[in-house]
Amino acid sequence: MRHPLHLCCALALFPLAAAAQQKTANYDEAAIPPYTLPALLKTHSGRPVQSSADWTALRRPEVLGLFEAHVFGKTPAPAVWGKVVFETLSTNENALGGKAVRKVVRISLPAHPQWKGIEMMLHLPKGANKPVPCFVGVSFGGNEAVTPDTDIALSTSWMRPGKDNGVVDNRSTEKTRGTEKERWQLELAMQEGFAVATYYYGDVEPDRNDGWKEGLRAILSKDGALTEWKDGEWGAIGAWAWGLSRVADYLQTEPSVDGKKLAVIGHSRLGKTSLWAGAQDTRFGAVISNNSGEGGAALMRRNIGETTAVITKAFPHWFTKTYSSYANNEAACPVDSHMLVALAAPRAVYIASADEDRWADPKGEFLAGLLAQPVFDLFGKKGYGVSDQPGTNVPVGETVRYHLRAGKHDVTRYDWEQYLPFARHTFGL
Ligand code: GTR
Repeated sequence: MRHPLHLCCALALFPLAAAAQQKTANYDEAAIPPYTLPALLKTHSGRPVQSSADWTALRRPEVLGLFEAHVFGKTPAPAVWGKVVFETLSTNENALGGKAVRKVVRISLPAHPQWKGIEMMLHLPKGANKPVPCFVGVSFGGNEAVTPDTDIALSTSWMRPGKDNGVVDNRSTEKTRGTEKERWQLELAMQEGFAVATYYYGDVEPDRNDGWKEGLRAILSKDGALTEWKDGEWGAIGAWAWGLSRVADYLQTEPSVDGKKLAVIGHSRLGKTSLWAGAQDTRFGAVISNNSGEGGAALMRRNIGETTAVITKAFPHWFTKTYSSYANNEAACPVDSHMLVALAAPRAVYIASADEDRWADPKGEFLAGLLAQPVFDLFGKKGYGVSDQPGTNVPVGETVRYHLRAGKHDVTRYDWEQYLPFARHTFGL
């Protein structure tokens, strides 16, 4: 067994290594080697994809299969996890100073009692007279970090310590309360008539290389004594995305929510997660990727900022094993991120970047939406309407939308001010 001190030092040191890598990465467009993207509108057998029916019946399943086999791994079939049950743990009729009703619901699997389940937190706008649309997201911190209210139980799940996140000995403390409240603009969402459902990603799997051993992936694996993941088997991003779909399951049963109007949202590694959840689960009518970067919306072949080599070394557990083989070998990968964005079609996608977030390659994020457009065209859905990346704080597009926010890698009120009308428009409200 590894000495606990060893693990704790490794975690504390990691951010320094990451910061150094961010400084020495390539940020020069001229230094990007020439690349060719895999074809979007041609099937494995070489047949051109000419209609929305061709895309849906032929090419979409192929592209989804490629992402399963080469990037995120395959999510197990429903028979593997079995029945999903929901238990309301608490209700507060006067959350957010009386602006919301807040429910905490445990989502668990009776066939797998070793897994303690997801503690989903749902904020509903107070006084809504009909079922409301809902944002569905996954958070870096426990429920207590997301809400400014202080009456919510502290998460007991494993947590990664971070700068000012109040995590001590890998557990939440009182200091964690509200640390993510700026990222989750709950009051603004309530004001606009949207519900917001969130869950802490560590409820599904602790975010560290060996976190799967304590998470759902080990519990659902065929072999309890699993020691190594095989090519094509799911990674942590797949497991976190699975959690988003189980929240969507719950929302189909929640009378206050319109289960047909769900927007999946995530930031950074959890933006990669929302893209993958949206690709697999078409109940998400809108897919929002906030600063998702490498392994998310950014084109892997651009080799700017974070690269495949860096991400698969630092976070191998996020992806299926095969993905690491594309480190310094991106050309061999049969997909790129424009194909991940295309998997959302004809549903709506919002890709957001930040101008100081060079590590995530804002231009590469923009290009993925632009290059996915031929698939949206098959459905008559409008995209950016421009081919050059717009300036700072100038959102563009319709079904495929984009903005480059001023500032750092983060989710801010500005971002939510764009996502709310986008979701409203998407859902015809
Ligand atoms: C970074 C990682 C990025 C991004 C980010 C985050 O360390 O290199 O791919 O996902 O973490 O999730 O905040």
